Amino acid sequence: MRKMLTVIVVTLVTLVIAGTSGYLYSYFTVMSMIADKDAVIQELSNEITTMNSTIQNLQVKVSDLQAELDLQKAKNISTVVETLKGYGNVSIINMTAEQFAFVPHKVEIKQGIIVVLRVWSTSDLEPQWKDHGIMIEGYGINEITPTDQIVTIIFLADRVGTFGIHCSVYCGSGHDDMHGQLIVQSA
Ligand SMILES: [Cu+2]
Repeated sequence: MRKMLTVIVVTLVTLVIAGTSGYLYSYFTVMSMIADKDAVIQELSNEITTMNSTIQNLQVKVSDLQAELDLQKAKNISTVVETLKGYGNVSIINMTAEQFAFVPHKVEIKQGIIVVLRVWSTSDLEPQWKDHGIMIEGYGINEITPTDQIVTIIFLADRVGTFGIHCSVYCGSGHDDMHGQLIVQSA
């Protein structure tokens, strides 16, 4: 009877020890997995921080280059205008080609003026059609104006009259209504 009791007690103690060590093993395994996961997360977040600062540096460089380019373009056009002034009166006209209008749509100048027409093209409403074109009747002008770019057209307003301005590149549903007028008054 006593031997039997001893066997039962020993068995129970063994079971408790086995259970506890199994539990401890699982506990430490899970804890080390959590620690590993935290290390991986930390590593990834460090990488993201590095990448973000690289992206920021690149953005600064791109905007510096854009500013430099804009400056050069502005310098170039003012150099051109200065040269043109040696030949006569110069009029700079800034125009926007947008969906679906030229702004301003009416340009009035005196005959004999050297026109520096700067067309900035933009396409927002129907962005699948990126570009516009500017065609001026009577002056043999027809230039593609790619979106987000300024195209400079220089001509002498030597012919008197009213001339239609039309978009010459299909730019969406309102393309056929995209018109303007060039009015050249006799000097
Ligand atoms: Cu058009």
